[in-house]
Amino acid sequence: MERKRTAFCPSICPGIECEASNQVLEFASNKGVNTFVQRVEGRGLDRCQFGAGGTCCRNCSMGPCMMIEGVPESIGICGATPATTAARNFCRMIAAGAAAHIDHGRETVMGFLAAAKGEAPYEIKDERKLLSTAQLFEIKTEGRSIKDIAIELGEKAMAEFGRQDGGLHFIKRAPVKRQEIWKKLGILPRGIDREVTEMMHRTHMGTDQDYENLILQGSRCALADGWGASMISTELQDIMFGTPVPIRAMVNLGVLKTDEVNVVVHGHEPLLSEALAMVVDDPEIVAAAQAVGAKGVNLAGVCCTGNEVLMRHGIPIAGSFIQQEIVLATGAVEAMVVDIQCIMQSLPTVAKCYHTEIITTSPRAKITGATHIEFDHHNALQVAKDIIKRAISRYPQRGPVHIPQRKTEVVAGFSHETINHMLGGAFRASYRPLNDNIINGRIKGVGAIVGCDSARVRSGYVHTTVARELIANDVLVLTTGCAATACGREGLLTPEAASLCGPGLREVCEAVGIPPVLHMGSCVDNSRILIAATEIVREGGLGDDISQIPAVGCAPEWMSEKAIAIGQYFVASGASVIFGHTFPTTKSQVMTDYLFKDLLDLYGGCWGMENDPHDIARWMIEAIDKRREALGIHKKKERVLFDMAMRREL
Ligand code: SF4
Ligand code: MSK
Repeated sequence: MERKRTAFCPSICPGIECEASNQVLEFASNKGVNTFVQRVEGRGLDRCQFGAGGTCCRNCSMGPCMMIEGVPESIGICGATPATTAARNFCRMIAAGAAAHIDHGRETVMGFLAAAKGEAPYEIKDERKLLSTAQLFEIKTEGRSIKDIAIELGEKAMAEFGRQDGGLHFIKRAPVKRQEIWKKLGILPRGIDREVTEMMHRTHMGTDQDYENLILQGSRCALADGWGASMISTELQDIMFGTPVPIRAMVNLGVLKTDEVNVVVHGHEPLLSEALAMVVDDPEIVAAAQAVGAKGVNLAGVCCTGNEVLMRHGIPIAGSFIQQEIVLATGAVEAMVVDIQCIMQSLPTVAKCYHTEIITTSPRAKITGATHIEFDHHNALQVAKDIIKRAISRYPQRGPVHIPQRKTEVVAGFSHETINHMLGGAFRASYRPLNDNIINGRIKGVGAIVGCDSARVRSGYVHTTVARELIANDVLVLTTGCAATACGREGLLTPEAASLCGPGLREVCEAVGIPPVLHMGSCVDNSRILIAATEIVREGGLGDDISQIPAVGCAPEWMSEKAIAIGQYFVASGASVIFGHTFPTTKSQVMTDYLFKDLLDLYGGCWGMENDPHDIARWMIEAIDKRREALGIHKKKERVLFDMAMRREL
């Protein structure tokens, strides 16, 4: 396909599949502003093959040791083999990714406890979820106040992090068969922090040197993330801020406003962004904005904080990870407020070319050149107001802006509870209709497209190509993170996208009125996908474990270590997962074969990697077909046309 030439050379920098972003990049480049495009062009995409393929060890000062598999003398000075080295590096990625979610989870619990005690301005919005979660944590609810129950839940959730043994409460949600597999393999997480610590210890020089044993701990560490910290984040955030329900909103650079003060939230934890959402329409704030000639304050999101406030409030998303500098380069942002994870260090440099202030808010994530205003959930509203007032004070300094007109409508807010209600109806919420449609073949299966976007690929193109191909083949897509934003930009998160589906999926989407690509939230909300998969199992008819249901995942543009942790907890939960464009163990065939083939026997799910989005989609569809065949539901049944009664039933 012929692509429009932009401010960069597509043969060096793959760029981004977004006309609006390309317009702004052109504008920025003419102004001499450097973004990821110039950095990619400056250093190219070539990289050290030892590092990229996992066979460079720098875990002690005798190294770094670079190794070539198959060359007997090409091992570490300590004797470490390429497979051991690739496994250690892979496991350290899992530990780092899990640690990011774990720290997020801990912060969420601290905010939750403060809210429960009345020391923070948040409420208990979803009492139903509070009670069901309390039950899982074996908390007595009868005759007790919501406040008491919430405090005990917060304390018990906090104890999960420091627990040394006895298992995590949310593990009990997994299918029984899956729990038995974890028990048999000895990988039931004992406590959240413990698994990360042990992973770092085992990968220390001279400790665990058996790649299979290392990956077992990698799985335990990843499970402590998915079924531990990430699930705690999602559930407690839902209880505090509300469980998402379908909501219409807008996505892309065009959500920025020319006549309002634009404040962009970026990062991951919703504690601050919720506080900003609470005060943005405060009369005091509106008056302050009007005093400098603006109509008001426009709050927009970037990355996963953006997804959090999109899911719950319909606050628009200005951009994904790869668009963060482009959002600034519109010249229309008064302040970008960041907390943790996926924040480019280049932001203050880009911001200096405009009137924009970058405000860091977490003591765990400071950036030279940014203003630091520490967020404290006890004083959340005051901090939020102070930040917005600083943004307002910048508005008079705004220069020429370049806000592309492009923005796309999305329907987001598909928590697993929403899917339950939408498909099963308000009075008999269940996954039965979904399971029945999978069994009768109208829906071939479920494909998760999650994770980051990246400067290494034509950003957005890979996600949306995989999504289009899956839905055209009747695969219902669940999406989170920056993948969801990319799908949103391309109009795939609307019910109208049903026209792009195969006939079976189209019938279902049109009957229920849902998009074929369901936005389930942020990175930590991948735990919602674990629960959705578990509910499919529980509903019956599709096997008794996640490894049997026709479901598969991908992260085609992955970039962060968190993606590796997420991938490993899906694989260890029985779902196969394919990554795109690169994989961090490829220089050890032994290790790669272990992850791509042998894990299938252990967990019922394994890893894969393909470059081309069509190959990624093909791999996923084949994996789904294999599971359909194993379940005996692969034979094409005669299509039944829906009459009105059947639609009502659905
Ligand atoms: Fe080299 Fe072994 Fe040290 Fe790694 S731990 S840097 S392989 S000597
Ligand atoms: S923000 S981890 S780039 S999804 Fe969660 Fe996006 Fe990936 Fe960051």
